[in-house]
Amino acid sequence: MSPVSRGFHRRRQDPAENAGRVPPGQYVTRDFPVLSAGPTQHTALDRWTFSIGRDGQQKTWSWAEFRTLPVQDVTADIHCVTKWSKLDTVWQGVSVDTLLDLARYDGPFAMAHCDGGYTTNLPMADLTGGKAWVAYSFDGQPLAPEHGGPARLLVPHLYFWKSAKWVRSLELRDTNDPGFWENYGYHMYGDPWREQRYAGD
Ligand SMILES: Nc1nc2c(c(=O)[nH]1)N[C@H]1C(S)=C(S)[C@@H](COP(=O)(O)O)O[C@H]1N2
Ligand SMILES: [Mo]
Repeated sequence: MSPVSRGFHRRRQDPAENAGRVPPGQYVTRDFPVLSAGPTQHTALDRWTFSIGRDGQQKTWSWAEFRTLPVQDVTADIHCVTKWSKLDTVWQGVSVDTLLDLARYDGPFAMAHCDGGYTTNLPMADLTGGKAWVAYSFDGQPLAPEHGGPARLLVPHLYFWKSAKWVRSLELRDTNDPGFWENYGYHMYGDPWREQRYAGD
């Protein structure tokens, strides 16, 4: 007899079943591909901090402090601009809303900064209202380094390049400046449902 999980996954793979869940031009995969513009980062937890700031001022949490913050379970579909989508991914992390309440900085735009130098820009409206997390667990396990552990941004409603791996800070800004891939011609916003892959889409 086949295990229940197998039937579940096969049903999810059925294109008809997934109708309405998969944005235009995407295909569903059960794999979790690794896409990194540079080497996997390995920051020791006792040296890891997370900050939210503006104009040179910031609120900073150590790993131990960060782990005392309220954790949320998130199940979401994710969509990479290279055309894979992965349905029902399961994460745990701290809502950006929670972090902003504590940090008390504001601004219409944010730049996410990561170990290794990767950056990506997002409107604050897309990081608030229960739409974004700093996630440290995937599938019930600590987030693996190649997927951005110890912690990554999770912004599932935008293309996955906005979900910055090894994220260490959110810098609030008045201006919407391009991050790493945006500087190479990727779309400034990146809505998968409108296929905003490249500038001009
Ligand atoms: N720091 C950092 N974050 C990153 C990237 C990167 O190269 N560096 N790649 C982005 C891209 S293009 C994608 S599709 C996802 C891939 O995440 P994964 O490797 O966990 O699948 O991470 C995003 N976040
Ligand atoms: Mo990507």
